[in-house]
Amino acid sequence: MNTNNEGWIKTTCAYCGVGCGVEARPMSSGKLEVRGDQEHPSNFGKLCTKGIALGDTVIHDGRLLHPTFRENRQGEQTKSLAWDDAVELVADKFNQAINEYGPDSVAFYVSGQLLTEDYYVANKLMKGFIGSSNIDSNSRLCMASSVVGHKRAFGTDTVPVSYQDIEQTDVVVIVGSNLAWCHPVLFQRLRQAKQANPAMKVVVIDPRETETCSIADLHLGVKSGSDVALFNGLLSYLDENGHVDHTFVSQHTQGFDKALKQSTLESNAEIETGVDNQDLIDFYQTFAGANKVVTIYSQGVNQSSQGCDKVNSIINCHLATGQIGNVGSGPFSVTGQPNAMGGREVGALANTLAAHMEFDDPTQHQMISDFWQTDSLAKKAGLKAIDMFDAMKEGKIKAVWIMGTNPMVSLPDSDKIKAALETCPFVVVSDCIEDTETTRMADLLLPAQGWSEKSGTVTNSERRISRQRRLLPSPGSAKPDWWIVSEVAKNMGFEDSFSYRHEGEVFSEYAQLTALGHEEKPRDLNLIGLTQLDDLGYSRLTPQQWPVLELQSELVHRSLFSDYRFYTTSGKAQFIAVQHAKPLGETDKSYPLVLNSGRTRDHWHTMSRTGLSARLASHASEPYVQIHPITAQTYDILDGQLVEVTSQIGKVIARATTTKEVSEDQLFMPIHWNAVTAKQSKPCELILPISDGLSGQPEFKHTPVNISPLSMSSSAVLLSRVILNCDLFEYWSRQKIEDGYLYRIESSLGQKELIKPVQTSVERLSGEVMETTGANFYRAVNLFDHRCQQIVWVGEKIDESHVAQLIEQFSQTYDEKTKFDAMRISSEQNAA
Ligand SMILES: Nc1nc2c(c(=O)[nH]1)N[C@H]1C(S)=C(S)[C@@H](COP(=O)(O)OP(=O)(O)OC[C@H]3O[C@@H](n4cnc5c(=O)[nH]c(N)nc54)[C@H](O)[C@@H]3O)O[C@H]1N2
Ligand SMILES: Nc1nc2c(c(=O)[nH]1)N[C@H]1C(S)=C(S)[C@@H](COP(=O)(O)OP(=O)(O)OC[C@H]3O[C@@H](n4cnc5c(=O)[nH]c(N)nc54)[C@H](O)[C@@H]3O)O[C@H]1N2
Ligand code: SF4
Ligand SMILES: [Mo]
Repeated sequence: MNTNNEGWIKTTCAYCGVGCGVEARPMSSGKLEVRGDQEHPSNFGKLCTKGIALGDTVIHDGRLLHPTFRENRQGEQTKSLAWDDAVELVADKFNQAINEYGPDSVAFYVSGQLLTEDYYVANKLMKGFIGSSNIDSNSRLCMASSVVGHKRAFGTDTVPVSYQDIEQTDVVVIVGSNLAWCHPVLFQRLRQAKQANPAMKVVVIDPRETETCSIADLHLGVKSGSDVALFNGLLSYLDENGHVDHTFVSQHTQGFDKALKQSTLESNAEIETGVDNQDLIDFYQTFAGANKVVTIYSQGVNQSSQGCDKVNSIINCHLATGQIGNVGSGPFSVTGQPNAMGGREVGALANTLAAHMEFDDPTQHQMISDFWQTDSLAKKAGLKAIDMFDAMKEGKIKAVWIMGTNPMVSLPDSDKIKAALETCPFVVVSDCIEDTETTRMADLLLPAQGWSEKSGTVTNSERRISRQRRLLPSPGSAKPDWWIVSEVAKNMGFEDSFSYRHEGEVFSEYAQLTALGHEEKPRDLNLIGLTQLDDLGYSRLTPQQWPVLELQSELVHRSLFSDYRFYTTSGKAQFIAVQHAKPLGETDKSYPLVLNSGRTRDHWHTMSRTGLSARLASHASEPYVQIHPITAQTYDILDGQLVEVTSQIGKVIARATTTKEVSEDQLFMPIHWNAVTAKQSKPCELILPISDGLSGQPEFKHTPVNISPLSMSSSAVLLSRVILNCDLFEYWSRQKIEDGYLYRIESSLGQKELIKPVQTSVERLSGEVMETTGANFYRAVNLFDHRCQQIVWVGEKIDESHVAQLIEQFSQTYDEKTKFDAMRISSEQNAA
């Protein structure tokens, strides 16, 4: 363990792809102190709100403690299993399916939140020994279009840029990325660099005016899905105005003429993007005139039916100007999850082999077969996420194992995903949390260790490998994912290939694999410098940026392609001719608005972790939909009112937030709330399963929808130390508060009629109760052990300042003298 004398242990943040170094110190109270690691080259001591609150999330609330078999999927009869029995059951069910229906009848759906070691063994088992490539990752929803774009342009999935490049550049173009909220520490570094160098220009390209625009010199509020038109327009502009670096283009690239021709054929960028001509010219001039440009891009680019083409339209402009391979320049696809990059390295996408090797290269195929000593290595690509669930729905997948992801919430068309899981005869889910929408669908639940308990490595957006270290014991019998997979593999009959004693052995094997075959055909990914690590070396490993040709004891910031040699057959980078097309999924009379979906600052995905922190929950406490004030007026919607959003395939409820941040034809919804934390509020209920034809990445940013106000007559607020079941209400949402939960409820029943169901849902009241009931209101407070155990309020309309008072009251302790006052105050509040 890397411990200094004060007991601080170095590890890496659990959240985004910035990959910040964290120092953590377990305290005798069981709590965890957390601070930024000053020595970590990704953040130099900085942390964002989520990183700072990591200590709040290591509590054991809601944890899945033991392997659990569910006799039926309603979960009424569950039985805890010993690990031996659980892994044997998985092995038997998978073997049965394989024997009867062949290797392609089973599948793994994994996650960029697994560690590299977990990811490596899961991929090795599926592709190497089961002999199928039906392993895909939630990175399909996140990075797949960038992977295709990189491979088309560079011959490999290479992210050439380092964080330092954005500090040393003249112009930063941020496309489809809300960096301020989604990669906050990188955003802080950029903001500081701009403060230090006021000549630096920042351009933000996003249909929404996000927090990221706070540092922008120029914001282009492009029409949804029009990025290819914008960048094709830039390519033409560069050519017409003499800004193409023809020496670079002729010496180091191919395909320029074709790409240029295609972009000049392009219809008018001004019309397609909806951006005013002067702003377009400003942007084009800024890009063209800069000595150094970095283009940062994320899900507004990737998650699109044209995702790959968007990526290549950006890369084309960098190639045309030679803005690549030099300090302060390059296209920079930032990764979302902590180990999205690691998953791409180990090959956990259905269409690649391990260590950046490919199916279509027989030498590489043989090399991996020899290295793993297997003759079963899969020969062709497997099913990508959406196709995998389609096959499941058609009954073709007989057993699936989902690890570290929540597809019921995060894949498009939730009803279809549900039907697929219902059809699949055997569903295993490994998770840290007992109750998620996906664990509700499982036959077998396997308890995984979470951040702070598990140990291994992750790779961040700038290809830097950092250690996550064990800080705390894990609850119940939770185990590391690599261990669980290896035990199943051994039970399936592959003992010799999966007998790892600890995660360091897995890493060492993976590093050796990356080092093979570079003489025959060089690859970007090479960890040869880490192949000699012994146990102590692994436990002390400092951040290493790949390629790692020798162990880096000094800080390395390496931009790739500095020799302008690429990994294509010709060694030259490829322009890709791309053409703007309207996003699939057109708006019409019934669905006239476009739904965009994404993230809020303080929540992470399906909230299984950030949902445990009261601090984080206070930033955005309810599911919401952003709507432009003019659109709100058109649809008779008031700010703060509940609304129903519908699409061709579903409907959701959320609270309207009127804001000019969105354009008049768009709505925006966060992705975080789901059936565990609110009633019917996840955007994936609405999102059509349309994806990019090459990458298979879904279109999450462009769904035709309609919106209407919901008129509710009564409301309730419940504060409780325990989780309540509020499903009988038309609308409810849950917010974590200190030592408890707060529920907001709305109903079309009259206030009086709402009282009864509210009383039913808080049945668990025990302690000293004081109630006040009026014609139209109900108040109750329950005191036990000097604290309010539950507070219940029913009235006409929720008033947020009153909610704040209730939270305050809930947090206080009462002695015999103040007790009565507390009860009285609470029950009288707003009882008018
Ligand atoms: N707070 C927080 N941070 C996170 C996460 C989280 O859950 N919470 N998740 C992490 C993960 S896994 C990921 S993948 C990243 C995602 O990070 P981002 O990609 O930055 O986040 P999103 O909010 O999904 O989408 C980014 C922006 O794309 C814009 N957009 C939509 N359509 C278009 C379009 O057609 N063109 C352009 N140019 N822009 C468009 C949206 O308006 C949105 O502002 O965040 C990571 N960081
Ligand atoms: N509408 C819409 N949908 C989207 C997106 C969008 O922008 N819009 N974005 C997409 C993107 S980019 C992403 S990355 C996905 C994310 O979507 P998901 O991957 O479904 O979301 P998470 O909540 O991160 O799910 C991770 C699960 O793994 C568990 N877990 C955490 N650590 C571990 C571990 O070490 N081992 C195991 N076994 N389990 C663990 C957590 O408890 C949690 O239940 O959502 C995608 N879906
Ligand atoms: S920027 Fe990302 S990695 Fe860094 S502290 Fe915040 S969430 Fe964690
Ligand atoms: Mo992601």
